[in-house]
Amino acid sequence: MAGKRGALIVLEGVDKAGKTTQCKKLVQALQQSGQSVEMMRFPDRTTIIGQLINAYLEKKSDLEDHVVHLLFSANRWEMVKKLEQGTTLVVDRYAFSGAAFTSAKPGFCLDWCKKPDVGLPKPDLVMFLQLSPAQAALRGQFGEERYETDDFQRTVQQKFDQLMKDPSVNWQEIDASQSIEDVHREITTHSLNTINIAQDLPLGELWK
Ligand code: NYM
Repeated sequence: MAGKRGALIVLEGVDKAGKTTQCKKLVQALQQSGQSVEMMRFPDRTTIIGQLINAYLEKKSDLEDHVVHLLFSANRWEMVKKLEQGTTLVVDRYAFSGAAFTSAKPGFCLDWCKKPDVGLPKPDLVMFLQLSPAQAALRGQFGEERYETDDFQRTVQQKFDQLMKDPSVNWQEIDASQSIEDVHREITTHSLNTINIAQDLPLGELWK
């Protein structure tokens, strides 16, 4: 029916929780059920801003911490048109990763870190893939990128815990230690419910 909108669905979690695998499976399942759906990920490394972020993450360049935080946020703002288009979007990381990762650095508070993303399209659902550091360790070594150390990820998890206390966001915690198929089933059920509800509601503004 004309005028109905798609849902904005976000998957968050610490590194190795399985977000990308689950985003891809969810997009496939929703497409098979006849939904118009696309996947998006942040950082989107294909844009000019994304290339600056990519070089930083791969340790090929050094950027001042505030600068890189604002670039991550700008990388979301440059996608706003797409976010507002009306198809259901499944998004691999969003402003929550932005706030959690920067505020895990010394000298940054969560409140400052959230500010640049205030007013972005608000997700209808944020599923947080919960995985303990011990379980994450069983999934193998971290890669070579910035932030991929046990200590840093532990602090990031604490920041996510703080963000999840915010009742203005529709958080759903998912036990990511289950099998890929079980996690997928749970995520698909939540997403279908959200798509149904969101089509009759206006898109909100994040943290406003
Ligand atoms: N990251 C991601 C941030 O520090 N801030 C952000 O706003 C976003 C979206 O980038 N370790 C970090 C988290 C990851 C890294 O993400 C790259 P991915 O999903 O591995 O490409």
